[in-house]
Amino acid sequence: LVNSNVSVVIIGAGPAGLTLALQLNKAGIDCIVLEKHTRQYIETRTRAGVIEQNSLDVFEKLGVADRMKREGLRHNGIYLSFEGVRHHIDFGKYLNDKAITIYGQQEVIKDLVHACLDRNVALEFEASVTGILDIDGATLKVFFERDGVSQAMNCNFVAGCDGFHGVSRSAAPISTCHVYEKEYPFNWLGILADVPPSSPELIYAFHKNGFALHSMRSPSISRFYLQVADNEDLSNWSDQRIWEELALRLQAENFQLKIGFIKDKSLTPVRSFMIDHMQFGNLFLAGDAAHIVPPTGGKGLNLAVADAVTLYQGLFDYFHKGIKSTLLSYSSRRLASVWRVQEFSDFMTNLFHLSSPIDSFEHRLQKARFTYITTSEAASKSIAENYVGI
Ligand code: RFL
Ligand code: PHB
Repeated sequence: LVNSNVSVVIIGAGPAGLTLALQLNKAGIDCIVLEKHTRQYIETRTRAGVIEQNSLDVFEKLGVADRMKREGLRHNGIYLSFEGVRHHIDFGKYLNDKAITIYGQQEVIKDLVHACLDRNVALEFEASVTGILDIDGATLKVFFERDGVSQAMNCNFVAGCDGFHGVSRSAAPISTCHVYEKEYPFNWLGILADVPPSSPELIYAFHKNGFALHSMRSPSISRFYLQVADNEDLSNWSDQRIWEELALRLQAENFQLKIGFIKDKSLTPVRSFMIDHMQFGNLFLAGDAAHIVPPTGGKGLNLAVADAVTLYQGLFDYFHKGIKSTLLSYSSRRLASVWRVQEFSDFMTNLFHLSSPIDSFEHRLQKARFTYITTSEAASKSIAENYVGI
C-alpha cells in the first residue's frame, strides 16, 4: 500500500473531473485525477454533442477552446417539429450573441486530457477507485487499484466526478438523503453516420411512431436518435429500418434525409435522478455522479462543467483565502440550478416523446403545447433561453 498526500483527489476523467482539475491546476492547488479506463477508451466513446455558451466560456478561460471554436459548429437556433409541422427557434432573435456549439464530447475530452498532460496535472489512467474512507473526519483516504496493486491516497477533499455508475455516491450516506427518480418508458437508439447533415441545425421531432432527433458532429458526420421501447434489442434495428424510420419521423415539407454508412449504434436509457445533497463531509459529488437529466435538453455535459466551476470556487476560497462558506454553499447553489435544468429537460422530453396513444388526452396536450410555442414569442423565447443555458 503506497501512501501519499494531495489536497484534492478527483475521481473520474469526464467533463466534470477534467474541468475541475484544470481550474485547480491554474490556481496552484494540487490535485490528482484517477480514471479507471484507458485514455483511448475515454477519448473515443460517443456521447453528448451540445456545448452551451456558458461551457464554451469556461473552456475559453481555461485556454482549451481553440479547436472547439475552430472545428465546432456554431448554431444560432434549433428546429422543433410536430407531426410534420416545423418551427424554428432563433436564439439570436432573443438572446443577442448567445449560441450553442456542436462538438462531440470525446473531442472535448481529447482537448482537456491534452491540456492536463501538457500542464503536468497528475492524471492516472487505469486507476480504479475502490473505496473512500472517513469522509467526515481528518483521515480522508481514497483507495484505488492500478496494475492489480492496491494503493491509498490521503487528501483534504474528494471530488466524486465518476459518473452515474461510479463509486463515490455509494460512499455517501445516501440513506439519509431524499432521492428523486423518474424512469421514462423508452430508450434512445443513437447512431453516428458518415453522411453530411440533412439540416443546417438540430431537429427535435414528434411523430406518431415516436421521437426523432437530427444532430451532427461535422460537415460530413451526422448523429441521429430514435425513441425505441425500453426493452428494445439493437438487433431488431437493421440499418435500413433505422433510415426508414428516421425519414418517416423527420418528414417535413422540403426536407430530404441524406443516408450514409452507419458506423456506430447504441442504446441510451432516458432517466432523471436527483439527490438533495451534493456534499457529504469532505466528499463533493459533481456531474452525473450527483444527477442525471434526460438527454432531450442537451444538458448533461454542461451541468457537469457548471458543477466543476462552482466546486472550484469553493476550493479556491478555502485554500487561498481560508474561507469555507463558499464550499459549504456548493450543494445548495448547484441544486437550485440543476432543478431548473431538470424541469426543462423533462419538458422537452414530454413534448416530443410518444408515451400515450395518438388522440389521447396527453397527446392533445402535447399538440396544444407545440401550437402555443409556434404562436407565442414568449414561449419560443423561453425555450431559446433554457436551451442556450441560463
Ligand atoms: P462521465 O463523463 O460519465 O465521466 C465519469 C468518469 O469517471 C470514470 N469512473 C471512475 N474512475 C475511477 N474509479 C472509478 N471507480 C470510476 N468509476 C467511473 C468513468 O470511467 C468516466 O470516465 O461523467 P461527468 O464528468 O459527470 O460528465 C457527464 C456527461 O458525460 C454526461 O452528462 C453527458 O454525456 C450526457 N449527455 C449529454 N450531455 C449534454 O450536455 N449534451 C448532450 O447533447 C448530451 N447527449 C449525453 C448525450 C449522454 C449520452 N449517453 C451515452 C449517456 C447523449 C448520450 C447518448
Ligand atoms: C447529440 O448531438 O448527441 C445530441 C444533441 C442534442 C441532444 C442530445 C444529444 O439533446
